[in-house]
Amino acid sequence: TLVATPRRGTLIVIEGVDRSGKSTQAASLVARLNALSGAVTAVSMRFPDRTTQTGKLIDAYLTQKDGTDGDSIDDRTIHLLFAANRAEAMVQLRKTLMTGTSVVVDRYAFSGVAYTHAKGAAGLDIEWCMAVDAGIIRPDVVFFLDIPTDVAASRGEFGQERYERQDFQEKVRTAFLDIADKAYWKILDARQSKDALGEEMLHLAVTEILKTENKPLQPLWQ
Ligand code: Z5A
Ligand code: MG
Repeated sequence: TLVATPRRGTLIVIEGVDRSGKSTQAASLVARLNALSGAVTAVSMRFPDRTTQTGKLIDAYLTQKDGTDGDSIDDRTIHLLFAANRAEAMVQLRKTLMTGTSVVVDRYAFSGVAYTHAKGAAGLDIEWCMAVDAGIIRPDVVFFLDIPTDVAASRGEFGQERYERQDFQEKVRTAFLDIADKAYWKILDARQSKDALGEEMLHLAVTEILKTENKPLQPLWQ
């Protein structure tokens, strides 16, 4: 007799510059997906995960509570820490996907590449930035919440964390668009209302989930 293999979950990544609405939409998408079936078919994850050992170092760096307001962690090292913070989550991520639950991730390796590359420092070219994350699980789809950085800034002052300056965010947006892979990126207009964008993302996510079936997980950038 034929035994139906349960379909795996879909890996959905949300990316974008600061204040583009990623965290708002990540929470909304998980709630909308679960409401469709009345069961938990989707869960969320975010990077950096500030709760782990690597995450605590990253948090201190971002909030500039690491003892200096200078460069206590150098650019290469912080890039590697962000990548390690993802690498250590892969066992759990794979397990969740293989049990049939979809995962909506707030930022992933694309943020890693875009923010580090935007620093423009010697040796931090796009190829090096990407190589460090090569081999982690490739998302089935990336929703890039595209927004002009002045509109993002108008959603409230950028905060006190490192990187929260409009000129830097502009470089980050350019870097994201440079690495966007048409095969699995959807570039969405993040100036829409929360609800309109949420509806658009739900529709696209359901389409992706239906397409995922039992396609094997793929490694990113390999
Ligand atoms: N970073 C890195 O360098 N390398 C890496 O590998 C990774 C990250 C993974 C921390 O990220 C920093 O780490 C980040 C990148 C770097 N640095 N910066 N800058 P984070 O994810 O912890 O940052 P965050 O502070 O949680 O999120 P965010 O990106 O700043 O915001 P968001 O999640 O995109 O937006 P939001 O919180 O959903 O919404 C922002 C505000 O806008 C809020 O008041 C909402 O109510 C409002 N909003 C949301 N949507 C709308 C719409 N549609 N219309 C109007 N207003 C809206
Ligand atoms: Mg956020």
